[in-house]
Amino acid sequence: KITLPRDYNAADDLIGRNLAAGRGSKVAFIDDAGSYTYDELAARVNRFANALGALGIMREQRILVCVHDTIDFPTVFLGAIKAGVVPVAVNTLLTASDYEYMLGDSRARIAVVSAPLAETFAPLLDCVPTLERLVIAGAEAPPQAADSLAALMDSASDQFRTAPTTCDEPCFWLYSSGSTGAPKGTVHVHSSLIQTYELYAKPILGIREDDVVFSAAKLFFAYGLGNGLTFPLAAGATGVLMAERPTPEAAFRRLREHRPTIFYGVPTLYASMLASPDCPAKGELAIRVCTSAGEALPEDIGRRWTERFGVEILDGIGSTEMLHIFLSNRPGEVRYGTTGKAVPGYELRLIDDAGFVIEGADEPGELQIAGPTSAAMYWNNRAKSRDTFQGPWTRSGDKYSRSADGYYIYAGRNDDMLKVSGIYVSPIEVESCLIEHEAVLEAAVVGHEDDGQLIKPKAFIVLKPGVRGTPALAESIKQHVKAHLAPYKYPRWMEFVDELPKTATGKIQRFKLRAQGAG
Ligand code: 3SK
Repeated sequence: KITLPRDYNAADDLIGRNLAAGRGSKVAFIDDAGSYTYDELAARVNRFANALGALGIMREQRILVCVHDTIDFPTVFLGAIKAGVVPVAVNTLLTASDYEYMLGDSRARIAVVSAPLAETFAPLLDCVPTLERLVIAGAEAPPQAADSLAALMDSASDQFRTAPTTCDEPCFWLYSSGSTGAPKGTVHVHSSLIQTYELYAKPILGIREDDVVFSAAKLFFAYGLGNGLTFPLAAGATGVLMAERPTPEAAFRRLREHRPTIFYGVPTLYASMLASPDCPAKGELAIRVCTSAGEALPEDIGRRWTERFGVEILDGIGSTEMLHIFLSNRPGEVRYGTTGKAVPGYELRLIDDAGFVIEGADEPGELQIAGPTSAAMYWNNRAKSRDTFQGPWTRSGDKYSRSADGYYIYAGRNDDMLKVSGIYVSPIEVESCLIEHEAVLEAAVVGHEDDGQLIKPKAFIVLKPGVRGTPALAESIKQHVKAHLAPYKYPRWMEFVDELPKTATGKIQRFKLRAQGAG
């Protein structure tokens, strides 16, 4: 644990340490449009901080940030933090109704959104009373009723006096989803970003000033935010930003072109990269460290990657609530099929169903974490805050067992949540959407392993009387989900059944369907 001064601003630290170290002319970020030195980043951040003042946004107020991975993300995120304004960074893959909820819940006064998302956000100006303006990033000409980020910044000064924030005050939010209820605004304080670097990136990844880092996980995820923003800035390194979807081809292009030394991926991407005809030869790349998180990395993928590229993947787990990775494999000690050992600075414990701490080996229990980067609370949700943040301990909702020599092995979720490509999906949300289809009477959704042992949603459907289950109907139901929810949530498989297994009180027994689906 590092001790920070009480008067502390996370953005000021992440940028100021590089200017003080004489790295002003070093490249901080590279995106698809060009590269930006630390001096240029500092000026952009100051301009945005001033632009917020010109828009009348005050300290401690929130702004929503729905921005693709370009230089605009660090500009807006750090500019807000420097001004003491609280950025709420959200997933760029969601639907208008998801954003409507988050805007209402956070009472963000403005939303800064990437140009391709402007159409989704524009109607929200009329239906969210607290949303005053839309600011469009990366647009030549923003739509009517919206401002251009570039124009606002052009007319702002590049000098700004940092807001007098403290290390314990709210710095930014990320939204976290659960199996029931709305997403929860997870409030992080100023001291947390730098601690994820001190505890994980510096000692475990051994990140250095001469590293070039590339995260396929996007900056709006806690995993991507640390990988792609906090860590390179804290180390004085260079970050490569990629706005497009992380396909194998897109990732290989950056790996060839910019030759990053640290690559952060997720299991689905590693699997598809290994299967890609575009897979480069070992000597073409410069990677020396790879990480994986989001879901458990199948052993086979880890082994094949190491055989192919001669580099280990450090599988780890973090959470939106803990901000980054607290349990991880280490270089030279990787044991594929496990999530490694506790990251020093974090304390882990496993709790059995009766609430007792498990001392012995190989017994599964809920993983709980104590460490300095836990969120302060869920916004506006006292019940869930109290349930998750219990004194120094934060509940993960994940089940793990621990081997006699201290390696942790993933054993599933405490609830029915699935993780698809590293993003939580609530089965209840998908089921609610399925039953809105005219042919569907009842639905249940569970996680199912694909050929690469990665989890995707599978639906069990009871059709309305007289309706016949055909491949065409299955396709129409999938399209219905794709049209109403974020696209990664749609069921990849569909089984028509006569009835769903239920408890005496009518609760769906998803564990029975999981067993059935696996067979
Ligand atoms: O999904 C994870 O394992 C993770 C890792 C780092 C930060 C946040 C998350 C959710």
